[in-house]
Amino acid sequence: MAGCASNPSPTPASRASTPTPIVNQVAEGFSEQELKQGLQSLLAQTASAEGIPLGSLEAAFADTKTLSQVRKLVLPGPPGFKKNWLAYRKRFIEPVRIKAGRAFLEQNRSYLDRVEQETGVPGTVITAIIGVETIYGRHMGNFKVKDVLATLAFHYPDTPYRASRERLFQDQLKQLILLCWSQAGGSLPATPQSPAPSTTQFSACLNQSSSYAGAIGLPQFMPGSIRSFAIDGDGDGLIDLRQSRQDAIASVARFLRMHGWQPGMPIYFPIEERATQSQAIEGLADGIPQAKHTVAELIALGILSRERGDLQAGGVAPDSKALIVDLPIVSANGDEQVRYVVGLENFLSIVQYNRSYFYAQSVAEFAQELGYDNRSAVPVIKTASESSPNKVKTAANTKSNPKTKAKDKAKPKVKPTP
Ligand SMILES: [Ca+2]
Repeated sequence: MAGCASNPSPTPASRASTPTPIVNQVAEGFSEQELKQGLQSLLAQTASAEGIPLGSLEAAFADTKTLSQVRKLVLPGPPGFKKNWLAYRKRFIEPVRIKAGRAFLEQNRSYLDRVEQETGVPGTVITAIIGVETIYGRHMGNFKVKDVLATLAFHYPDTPYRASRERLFQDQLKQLILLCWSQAGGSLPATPQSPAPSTTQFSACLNQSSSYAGAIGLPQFMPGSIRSFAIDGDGDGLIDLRQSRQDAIASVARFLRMHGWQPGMPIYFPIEERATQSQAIEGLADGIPQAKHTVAELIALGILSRERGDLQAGGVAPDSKALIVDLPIVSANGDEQVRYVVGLENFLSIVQYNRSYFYAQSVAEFAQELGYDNRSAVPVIKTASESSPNKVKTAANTKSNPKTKAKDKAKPKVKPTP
């Protein structure tokens, strides 16, 4: 897998957000010894903190090696590389992936409906994430996760953010050890009395395949995210994000829910046509993934239409938090422009999954291709002065009838709702 979407999913590392050039590629020494020393110290630390016999870890990591290909893949784009939303979008929202998404939705409909009822995360959004990440398991990565994480933890390329990335991957490597130790039957913390885990299973887990950033399985979870957020969806007692679609579906929903997903609320709003050229919007797009404006403020600035602040009209409450999302575009003749949308809390929930605006927006638009209705779904309060009937949410779209709503929303439409 290559590209931003395959970058560390749920993890705070993403190529898209840090297009920083390499400072000194020549001075970069290639030291296998350095990796061994760093690794040895991490194993000793982990063994001591968790009561795991150091010998078990040393044996399991004896064949660890640096993956030079991984070191190249985490580098930012070449100098002069311009981020282009249109090119990114085209890679993910395309006929093959959409067809696979509709099939996944169909094959897992009843389980997706159930998860949607329990968590409020639409099945179409879950399906879009798994589609953008791996096309439903077709591209889960072919690198040994143990080698990937050791490489990036102790031999990250010489970039200005090397130190922080190494710390991040050292933590992920530690998480991998703990994850695999538990999955192989070991207890944490381990004691001399507790049963030893299966050496074969421990090793298989450490050597399973991952993306070049160490992301695992259908939804591409980092080891730390598997430990914190993954869940056993099919009830067989194991968390298997590689083989079990239900485990993957339930885990994606849980991740989003635990990162602020607001049931029944939209992901983003398109902006008003006339606001595209305004100075105001340019000034508000600071690239910081925080919702520091309210929908009411953006309506007052003419960036959003009035009905976006109207819950009964598919909008959200006027005091809902929002941010301006900038999506740079390079057209065929080289012209640079920026497309803007207004991101809501659910947009930021997806950004937690993969820290890239391009990623979150492509998930939203892919979900729309699969029939996701990017409007609020709240109970209708009928009044005498009810506005036009086509703006009124039907019972099928209200929370008071979640079963009908789930079915309705999961049904793929030929055209997305604008
Ligand atoms: Ca399971």
